[in-house]
Formats: sequence, C-alpha cells, structure tokens
Amino acid sequence: MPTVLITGITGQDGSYLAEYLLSKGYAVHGVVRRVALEDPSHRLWRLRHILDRIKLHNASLESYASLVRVVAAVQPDELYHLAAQSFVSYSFEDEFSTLNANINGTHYLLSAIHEIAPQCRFYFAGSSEMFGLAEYSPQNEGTPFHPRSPYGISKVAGFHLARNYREAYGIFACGGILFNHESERRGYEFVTRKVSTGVARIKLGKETELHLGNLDACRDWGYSPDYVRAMWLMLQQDQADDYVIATGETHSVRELVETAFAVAGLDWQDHVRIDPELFRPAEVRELRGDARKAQQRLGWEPQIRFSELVRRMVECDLHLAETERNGVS
Ligand code: NDP
Ligand code: GDR
Repeated sequence: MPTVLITGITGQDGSYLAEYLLSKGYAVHGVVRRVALEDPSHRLWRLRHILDRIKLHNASLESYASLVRVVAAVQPDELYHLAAQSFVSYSFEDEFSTLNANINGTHYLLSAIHEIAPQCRFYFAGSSEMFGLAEYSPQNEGTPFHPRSPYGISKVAGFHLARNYREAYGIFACGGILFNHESERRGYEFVTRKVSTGVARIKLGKETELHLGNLDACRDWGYSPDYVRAMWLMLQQDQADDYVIATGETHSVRELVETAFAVAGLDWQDHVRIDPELFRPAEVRELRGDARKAQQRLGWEPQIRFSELVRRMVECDLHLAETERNGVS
C-alpha cells in the first residue's frame, strides 16, 4: 500500500485528493494546524466523512522542525504540498505572512524530502496567477510569468524552488500550473462560492443584494475533482515535469453572475451592486489555459465545464440554505 502525505488536506483540493487516493488504496496522511485538531467540527468539515480512514499530524508551515518530524514519521512515497494562504485579495492585506508561509513552507518541505525521504515524489501547487499580466493567451508551460499579487509572487518562488530541487538534487518534483477550479466545497470568500451562496440567500428571501468587485475579469474555471486527478497523474509518470491544467475556456465574472442567477430563475441586474472596495490594487484581467501537454502526456481531460460547474454550485447552496431554513423553523 503506497503512503501519501498531503499538506492543506483540510482545504477544497486536499479533501478531494484524500478521497481520491483512498479510493486507489493509499494510506493517507495529512498535515494540519494544531487548531484544526482542537476544533474538528468547524475546521475539518470537508473531511468529516473520511476522518476514520485518514491519519492527521499536527505541524506548522512556519516550522522546519515540525515538518521534518512528520516527514520522518510518515516516510511518504508521494507528498502533495497544497497548503498555502490561497486568497489573492488577502495577500495584498498581509504580504508578509503570505510570502512567509507560501515560500518558506515549500522550501522546508523540499529540504525535508531531500534530507530524509529523497525517493518521495513531490507535487507543488502552482497557479495561473503566476502568469498574471500574461503576454499572450492562452497560457502554456512556456509563457513568461508576470505575477500581479504577493500571492502570485509566492507561487512563482515555490515553483522555481521545486524545479531547482529537481534539477540540482534529482528530486521527483512536479509543478502543476492549475487554473481556477471550484466546487461545492470551495471556500466562501472566492467569487464563485460568494455568488452561489449569494444567489441562494436571495432566492430564499434572506438577502436582497450581492456586493461584488470587478465583473470584467475573465477566468478559466474548472472543477476541483477533475484537477486533483491531474495532480495524481503527474506523479505517476516516468519523468518529473511541469504541467498546465485548465479547461481552455474563459468567462467573465459578469457571465458567472448571469449564469448563477439564471439557475435560480433570478435576474442578476436586480440584485448585484458594484463595490469599489472589492477591486484589487492590481488585477489579472484575463486568464485562459492551454492544457494540451497534459492532454497528450497524461491523458487528462476536464469532465465538468463552466455551465455545469455553476449549476452544481448554485443547486448545492440552494439545498443547504433550504435545509438551514427548515432546521430553524
Ligand atoms: P484552500 O484555501 O481551500 O485550502 C488551503 C489549505 O492550506 C487549507 O488546508 C489550509 O488550512 C492550509 N493552510 C493555509 N495557510 C496555512 C498555514 N499558514 N499553515 C498551514 N496550513 C495552511 O485552497 P485550495 O484547496 O483551493 O487550493 C489548494 C492549493 O492549490 C493552494 O496552494 C492554492 O494556492 C493552490 N491553487 C488553487 C487553485 C484553485 O483554483 N483552487 C488554483 C491554483 C492553485 P486551514 O484549513 O487550517 O486554513
Ligand atoms: P482568484 O479567485 O483571485 O482568481 O484566485 P477569486 O475567486 O478570489 O477571484 C476571481 C476574480 O473575481 C473577481 N471578483 C471577486 N473576487 C472575489 N473573491 N470577491 C468578489 O467580490 C469579487 N468581485 C469580483 C476578482 O477580482 C478576480 O478577478 C483563485 C485562488 O484559488 C488562488 O489560490 C488560485 O491560485 C487562483 O484562483 C488560480
């Protein structure tokens, strides 16, 4: 039975990846913050249904010693490093902790593997935010990076660290350059989930307005379970390499809003208000990925595309809001 260690296991992707690897027969271990173990009902909500089948270890991304201890105890065959301060907007408010956690955490894990588990295969969670103000569209593995946020900068640094451990020390380290991917488990601060929960609350009469920032930004949105499958495929190849994972379609936030309100039979223009406070100091206007390398070498294709993704998220949040209302009444 192969053994896997996942950092960021409590997050959207971590929870789907843990499920996926359990279904493949892996012994699944996860790194969590101490507070998660103290407050499991709140912090481990995405893992509730599999908690009895995984083993959680407490460590901090800021502490090399704590990460070494976990890597030494687990001796993983594969390590998926997903933990990060992942909210782009927040990275402008707290540049220092974003850069510290995202860059040092990656460096510490790579160094720990190099020292005590050099055969372990390593996945780094890179991002389309590394392209930022991209020179051309669609973006592929050769597109130059021009990050537009502290978050994007931290991911460029992590990506280069992973590549350098591959080239300098022969570590099997892969960099996934993943475009936006969402799901019914998406964090509530990201625009897709903010919109799907907003639609549900408006439909049920709990609210009348939804405040948003830039509706003109365009993103390539896919479905998280499809994307964790790509992570696993990367680590099963003969050679470590870097891959873009994307649907190849781009849609504006305005289209997202229009589609989501329509699922609930509402007109978005009656409810959406623009709030200048929600605009970012530097914005990435448009992203669209070219995943042909992943298609050809990994045999990877996305199964769920934009309209289906939005429909699933809105229907999930309508169901949750109705359950909440019925529970209260
Ligand atoms: P989430 O925000 O849902 O999950 C982030 C995870 O990182 C959580 O488990 C969180 O733990 C953990 N974490 C955050 N900060 C720290 C810290 N300082 N110390 C320890 N753990 C920490 O992200 P996703 O699942 O959406 O994304 C997974 C990874 O992929 C991230 O690295 C993200 O940057 C990257 N990515 C995501 C994309 C997307 O569209 N979803 C696209 C491209 C890249 P806790 O629960 O304790 O907060
Ligand atoms: P992003 O996702 O920054 O692309 O990062 P997010 O959903 O936060 O923003 C997408 C776009 O929507 C615009 N927007 C708003 N965004 C939020 N959050 N809230 C709003 O009210 C709002 N109004 C408009 C944003 O300006 C932006 O253009 C996600 C994260 O998962 C990263 O970790 C990951 O690396 C990238 O995707 C790829």
